[in-house]
Formats: sequence, C-alpha cells, structure tokens
Amino acid sequence: MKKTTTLIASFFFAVILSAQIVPGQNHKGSIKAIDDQKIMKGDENLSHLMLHPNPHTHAVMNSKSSSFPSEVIGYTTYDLQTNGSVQNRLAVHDDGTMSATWTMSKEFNTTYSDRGTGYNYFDGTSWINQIVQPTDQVDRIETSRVGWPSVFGLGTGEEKVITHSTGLSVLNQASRSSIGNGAWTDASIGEFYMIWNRSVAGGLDGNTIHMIALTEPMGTNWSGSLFNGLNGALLYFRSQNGGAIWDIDTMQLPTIDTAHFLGFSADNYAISAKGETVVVAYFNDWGDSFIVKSTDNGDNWTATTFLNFPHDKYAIDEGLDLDSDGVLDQVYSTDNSGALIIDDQGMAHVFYGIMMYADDDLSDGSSSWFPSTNGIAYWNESYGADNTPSTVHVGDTSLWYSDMMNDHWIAEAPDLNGDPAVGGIDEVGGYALYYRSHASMPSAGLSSNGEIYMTFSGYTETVDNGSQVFRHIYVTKSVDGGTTWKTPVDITPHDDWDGMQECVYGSLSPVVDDKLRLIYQLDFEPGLAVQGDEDLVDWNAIHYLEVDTVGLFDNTTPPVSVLEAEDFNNRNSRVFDILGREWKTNFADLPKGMYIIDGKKVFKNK
Ligand SMILES: [Ca+2]
Ligand SMILES: [Ca+2]
Ligand SMILES: [Ca+2]
Ligand SMILES: [Ca+2]
Repeated sequence: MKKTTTLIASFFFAVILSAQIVPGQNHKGSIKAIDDQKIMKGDENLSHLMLHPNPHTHAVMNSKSSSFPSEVIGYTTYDLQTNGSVQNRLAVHDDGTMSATWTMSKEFNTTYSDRGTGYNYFDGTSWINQIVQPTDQVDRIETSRVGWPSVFGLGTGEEKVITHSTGLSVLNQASRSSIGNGAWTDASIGEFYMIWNRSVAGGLDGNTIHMIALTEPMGTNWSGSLFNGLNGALLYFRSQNGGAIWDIDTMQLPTIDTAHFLGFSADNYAISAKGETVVVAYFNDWGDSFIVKSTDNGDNWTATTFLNFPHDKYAIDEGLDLDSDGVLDQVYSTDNSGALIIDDQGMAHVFYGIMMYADDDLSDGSSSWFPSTNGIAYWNESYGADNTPSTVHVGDTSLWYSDMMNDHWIAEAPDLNGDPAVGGIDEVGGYALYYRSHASMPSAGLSSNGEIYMTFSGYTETVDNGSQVFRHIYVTKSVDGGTTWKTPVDITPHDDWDGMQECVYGSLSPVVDDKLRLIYQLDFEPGLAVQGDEDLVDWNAIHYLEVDTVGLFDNTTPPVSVLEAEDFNNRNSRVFDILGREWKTNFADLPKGMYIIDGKKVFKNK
C-alpha cells in the first residue's frame, strides 16, 4: 500500500512539474528588486558593519528535540560562505573520517582580520575540536588572511585546503602530509591573483588537483583588468602531483571566451571529478549556463549548454525585447547558485536555483530580480543541449523561459499553510536578502544504487521573527534517474526556538549510503551581516548533520489532489497557477498542469 502511494505521488510530480510555466500572461504583480548585490572577497572596507557585537546573549544550540540530530562543529562571525554556489566544504574520506571547513572569523568588527579556514576533523569516533560555545572555536589553519576553502584528501594521504589570500593576493594551498594530523604549511599557486576557487582531487591515483578560479574583475570596487577581453575570467588549473607542479594554469576552457561571453562572476560555478572525468559547471543569469567536460583528466574538453539564454553577450542596460513589442522582456535563468555531481558512469548532473529577471530601466547600470521566484531545476547529460528558441513562447508576451528548465523544475520551497502562494510576513518586502530563489543553495549526492539526493535552503513561510521569514534545509531524492522527485523533507526543523533558526549553505557529501552527511550554517537572524541585509554581526554556528536515508520520505504525502475538470465547471472559484497568476479561462479549457484553487493544489490531467 505504501509503495502504491509513493508511485502515485511520483507520477504526479513528474507530470505536474512539466507544467510549471503556462504560457498566456506576463508576470505582472510580482515584487521585484534591483540587483545591488555587492560581491565580496573580504578585503573591502566594510564600513556598513557595526563596530560592536550584537548584545544578545548567545545560546548554545543543540537539536535534541529534533529527529535529525546535528552537532555544532564550529562558529564564525563572518557569515558570507559564498557569493553564489555552495562550495565543497565537507570531505568524507574512504575510512569514514571527515574534514569540514568554512570561512571563519571570531571578530566582531568591520575588518575580520583573523579570517581564514575554520576546520574540524572527525576521526571516526568524534570531532577532534569539541565545540560547546563560540569561544571554543580555534584559530584559522593558515598564516595569512584567507577565505573560500575547498577541502579534499589526495591519494597520497595528504590533506589540502585551497583558498584565496586577501592578505598576500595569491591563491593559497594549506597542506599537511596526513589527513587529520600534523601541522599545516602554506604555499601559493600560480603567478597572479585569482579569487574564489573551487578545487577537487581526481585522476586514477587521486593525486590530480583540478581547480577553477576567477580573475579579479574591473569596475566599481575592483582593481582587476580584462583577461583576454573578459571582465572576470574563469580559468582552469591542474596539478598531477598533488599541487607541487601545476602543468596547466590560467587555461581558458572551451566557450569561456569573448566569442561567447563578456565576463564571469564570483562563485557562479562548480567543479567535480571522478577518476579521469572532470566537469565544470557555470550557472549564469543574463547568459548561457553550461558544463565543460573532460574524460582524460583535463587534457581535452567539450562544452554543452544546459540553459540556452536567448541573447549572447547581453550587456546590462542593453535592453531585451525578443518579441519586438516595445516592452522589455522578463526572462528566467539560474540564480547563480548551482550544484554538480558525477555518477559512476561519468555522467554529469546539475541543479540550480531558478530566478526571473528583468532589465527595464536602461540607464541604471543594473537589472532586477524577483525575490518570490521559487524553484530548483535539474539537468543531466542524457537530456542533451538546451535548444529552446530565442523567441517568446506562443501565447506569451515579453516573457522568456527555457523549456529545458521548465520541463525539469523539480523542487520548491513548500506551501506550509495551504494558502495559494509561498509567501510569509515579508512577501511584500523586507525579506532576507540573499539574491536567490526561495529554493536555492542546492547541494547533491548519489547513493551506490543510483538514487540522487539534493538538499537546498528553502524559504519556510510559516516561521518568522516578526519581520523576516527563516530558511530551513530540505532534501528531496529521485529513484528513477531524475525523472520524478520526492516531496522535500525539512531536515532542520529545529523544534526548539519554534523553528526560528536560519539554516543556509548546506554542503552535502556527494557520497550517500545509509546516511546523508552535510554541514550548514545556522543563526537566529534571517539574512547576512556581510552582504545583503547587513545585519548585526553575531555568531553563526556550523552544524554537522547526519540523516538516516532509510524511511526518510515515508511520511511525505502527495502534495496535490487530482480533480477532474467537471468538478470545477460549476463553481465560482478563483483559479491560480503555481506562479500566482490568476486565470479567467474556464477550468476545462486550461492547459494540463497544477493550479491552486480555494487554497488547494489541484492537478488538472486533461
Ligand atoms: Ca538596467
Ligand atoms: Ca517584449
Ligand atoms: Ca502559503
Ligand atoms: Ca535580517
């Protein structure tokens, strides 16, 4: 009986989620916001931050009342863990030990001069640094001021943490000869300053390091210069001997050039490696999103576009009017936060937050995003390249979206109170400012039997502090290769404090067995101190969370009811689609898909 229910629920998801955007209307009425995200690398003059600590007394957190026990393994006052995609921050080693990292500071001031890699190690029994309160947080592992750690072990048994040093203007590799033991030594990588790295170990012997990083951009607040014409060039580096010699550096991978792009942005990318396969994914906004892949350990590369943005090399304030009706268009793309994993067959799987954008003021040097956009899309290589035409869909005006995105819209922050929308106390403004979808910061893992898991940080509409809504970490999975996905489960319910805990930047180990293993950042205030809200500086706890995979989705119920068209033909109900658009058409004449009627999600199947 249980199996039957699950199958039905899965079927619904498969069909429903192929009908996320129904042509017919522009998205009038959605609140929008100017993109004023300040990209941070950490040596900025953070004059907007207050000079004194948040006066409230910090509680020691635990989640004993929760069914998903988590443990605090560190603290930080520097709370911006990424400008876009979540980094690989948890390395689960073959012997079951684990290394966890995060960008860490213990200062309550505007400089965070002690910033560096927060590190903890699980030796198979316990975390070596026992953290009871924030003052237990140990110092950074590096000798200079760094940030953005990628952590991994090598085949030799060495351990590495790669960061960028704002103190020395270099990429830094902190190394030690034995995972979990010994002193760290620092060395720089390459000849000039690259920032915001993503690094992984690969190769048949596990001793290749594949790294991507960005050149410093030029323009407001930046002192970089163009690299082969690109403002912000995403470059590839490789070492085949564990970081001693880099036999490839500052390489531009296919399509990462001025024939296709004007530039690239901090943290909008991911890298993953398995054996001799290595893949880089880029999660764009006003441009194509794509992977580049090598199956010979980084010698040769091929690019595939998974979201074919309708206009190449779009420059902000250029104006986009695909249907030439004199009205500037709204477009769907990624929200710059994506995840990438490679399966045992060497196939790449990507996930990204979905965002709607507009550039309807051509003199402001900026564009707008729509904070109530809610969704995560999925793609794998078996789907092929996105061939969505650069034209507006029939029935739409001044609205463009990718069919590839729309057909694989797999998860959303949930509707928890049964009203038509996903929106809480801050839905009209004042929301925590991450510049992301309500469902974002995806991180992914695979089990040996081919199940795909994806965690994300989701807007949790019923939990707020009186002015802003909190985010929790959710997980969903697919047992059929990505075709259908389970109803997401909140794995950070935190029954204590009435759930008023902000859970962001979940970084999931890509290897899933009987457990999911992830770290995430938690505090008591929606939003960030370093970017966006510019909240008061306070302690953020880094939690390690282990979740049993067995039975995890057993209590999820089908998220929708199925009703025949006739059921509604004679009713006076207002009909909304999942994006909150009201439909005046007779229910029987509407396209197949999901609607919200009288507060209930309804699937129309004919
Ligand atoms: Ca503009
Ligand atoms: Ca138009
Ligand atoms: Ca709701
Ligand atoms: Ca806030």
